[in-house]
Parts: sequence; C-alpha cells; structure tokens
Amino acid sequence: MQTKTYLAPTKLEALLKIREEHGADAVILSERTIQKGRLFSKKPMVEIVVGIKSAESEPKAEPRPAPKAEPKGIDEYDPTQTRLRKLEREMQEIRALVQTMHAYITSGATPEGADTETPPPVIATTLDEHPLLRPLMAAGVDEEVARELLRRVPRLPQNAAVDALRRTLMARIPIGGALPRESRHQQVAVLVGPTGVGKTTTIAKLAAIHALDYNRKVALLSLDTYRIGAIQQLRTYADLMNLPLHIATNADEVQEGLEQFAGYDLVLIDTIGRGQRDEAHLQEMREALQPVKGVVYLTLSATADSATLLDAAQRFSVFEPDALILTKLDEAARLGNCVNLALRSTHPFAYFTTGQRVPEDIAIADAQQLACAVLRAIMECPAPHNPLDRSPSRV
Ligand SMILES: Nc1nc2c(ncn2[C@@H]2O[C@H](COP(=O)(O)OP(=O)(O)OP(=O)(O)O)[C@@H](O)[C@H]2O)c(=O)[nH]1
Ligand SMILES: [Mg+2]
Repeated sequence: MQTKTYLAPTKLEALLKIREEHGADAVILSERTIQKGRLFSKKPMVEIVVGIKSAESEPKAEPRPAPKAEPKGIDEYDPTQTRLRKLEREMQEIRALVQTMHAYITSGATPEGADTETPPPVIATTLDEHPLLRPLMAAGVDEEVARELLRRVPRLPQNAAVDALRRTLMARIPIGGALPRESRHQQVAVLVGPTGVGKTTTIAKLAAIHALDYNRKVALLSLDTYRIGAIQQLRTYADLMNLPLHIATNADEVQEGLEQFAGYDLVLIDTIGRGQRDEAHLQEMREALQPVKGVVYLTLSATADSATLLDAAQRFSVFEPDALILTKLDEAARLGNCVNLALRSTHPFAYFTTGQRVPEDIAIADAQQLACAVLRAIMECPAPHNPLDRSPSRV
C-alpha cells in the first residue's frame, strides 16, 4: 500500500480531493491539524495521510471500501457501547453520591435524607450560603436549577465542591440520539428548529461526515413549505459533495423524495425555519413531514437565552423531537442556559456544534465537555482538556 499526504484548509476539501483522485481505494491512516505560514499569518490546515490500495494487490472485489483503520468521532450505534456508557454514567452518579456522603461525614454535617421529596430543612437553609450558588447563577443557571444541582454538593472544601458539582452536572445532562455510523436499514433524520440556528450548516456537516468519512450513500431533502426557494445554501453543499437533493413543499413531495432515495443509507432532511411563532406554519410543516419515519432533531442555538430556548422547545414539541442539537457553543458567552435546558427538557443532547467550518465543527454531545465548559466560567475545571475550545473535530 502506498501512502500519500493531503493538505487543505478544511477537512471537507481534503476529503473531496482524496475522493476525486482515489475514490474508494484510499484508506485514511491519520489526520491532524497543523499551522502553516509565517509567524503572524499562520493558518490551520488539515493534513490527512491516506494509504492507497494498489489495483493489482486488491482487485475490485469489494463493492464498498473497508472502513478506516481507526474510525473516529461520530458515534457508532453499538448497543454494547450504549450499555457501557449507561453503566459508566450510573457509576459516575454513584461515585458523586459517595463523595458527597463522605464530604458530609467528614465535615460533621448530616447528609441529605434518602427521601428526596422532602429534603431536611437544614439543607434548604444552608443552600443560601452555598459558595457555588451565586457563581452558578452568574453563569446563567436559573436559581431554581442551581439550588436543585447544589442539593447534593458539599459546601466545603471548595475543590471537592466544584468536583462534586461537575459530577452532578454530568449525571444530569442527558446524552444520546447521535446517528449510527452504519446501519442495515435506511436512516432518515430531520432537523427542525428556529430560524438561523444552524440547521442547514449542521446538515452539511453530517452529510460530509457520513458520505466522505463513512462512505455511506447520503441524500438530502429540503422541506420548503414557504415556497420561497431558500435552498441555495443546501444546493451548494449538495453540488460540492455530489449528493442528490430533492426539494419538497408538501407531504406528497416529501413522500416522492423518500421513494426516490429508497436505496440510500441516510436521508437528511432540512427544514426552513421561519415563523417559530407562527403556529399555523409549524402545523403545516408537521403535516408535510408526516411520511417521515425517522429521528427528529430539534436544533437550538446556545446563544439564545433560557426563556427563548424553553419557548422554542415547547413550540417545536409538535414535531415530537427525539434529541437535541445544540449549535454555536463557540459563540455563547455563558452556558448556564444550556444547563437549564438540560435539566428541564426531556430530550437528550445528540450533537454539539462549535463553529462554521464544515464538517470540522461538530461533535457527538458529551456531558463532561458541557459540564466543564460551564464550570470553567466559575473556576478552573479539573478536566483533562478544554473541550469546547475550537479544536480539531473528533470526527
Ligand atoms: N459560530 C457558529 N456559527 C454557526 C454554527 N452553526 C451554524 N453557524 C452559522 O449560523 C448561520 C446560520 O446558519 P444556517 O445553517 O443557515 O441556519 P439555519 O438554521 O439553516 O437557518 P434558516 O434556514 O434560515 O432557518 C450561518 O452563518 C452559519 O455559518 C456554529 O456552530 N457556530
Ligand atoms: Mg437553513
């Protein structure tokens, strides 16, 4: 196998170049972001090293290329992994609880009763002086939510308190619903959400990852019930990645599109997000999406305030979302609003997006990352890395 190195400003461009030159014969061996240029004009570039399967040694027997040596990033829907993650979360919860009990015992205070319905009054009154109450609220966490989080967090010492809060947060941020990277059955995913939150950009990121990284057959469908033709952006991405795009304005046309894409592994449906306050339009969109049997992602921006997020979650509940995509985490000044959403919404977070680059700026949602980012605003979070910084995507 020969190796070849590709350098491009974005991963998408690098992948397109590789695909153009070698099609399915290229296998990604490594990937990194490097800084190119002189001192003050350094720019991040994506460097991908591929191995090229030679025609003689490997005749074209395989209809699909083998998966990459080390698939990274967007999660696979492996039930064992899911179970393991659930167990891990449970272990974290238990660990947090044990730590809290330990801190109470060593500080001589009484631990909170097992009866969570009626917490002992002593805890409720001491929460007013909890050293983390005001900082949490300053980070945008609603007082009621902050109190709920701190009920099991010891007041002292400070480090133990922050650590216990991080664990509590992690246990309370529900995660799940990311698209499997392979599946025997066709998957359909639809993104709904308010105007300008990043639905189309997120669709482009997911399409690029699944088509170019995972070699899946991806098709795009845009639901434009307004008939305003606002599909140019998606068309550009579709053309760039050579993916088919179907435009639908009603349920029949959606059905047509789905039939047309019957042989595809993944159909991503974009919706035009006008009129979040226009109930009639939301209803019209809902009817148009009736033929869709797939996962519904409610896409929300981390830059919105808590009231707007909860209002959107309530309005878009007519679409019965399965999971949330939280966008623009890179732009959010405070993340307390996301904590409020996590504790009040019944849906798990599937993806976080952290920038405009396609497909780099998207990752599977991670409770630890969000918890640490929230706490970082309060004080240095004892985490191995600063995860929501604009770092190379995990994909
Ligand atoms: N900083 C930042 N910008 C983003 C992110 N995701 C999307 N954007 C930008 O947000 C703007 C709106 O994104 P779109 O993808 O057009 O949003 P939309 O939800 O499709 O908008 P409508 O179709 O009008 O409802 C664009 O400029 C995107 O580049 C993100 O994670 N971070
Ligand atoms: Mg859009």
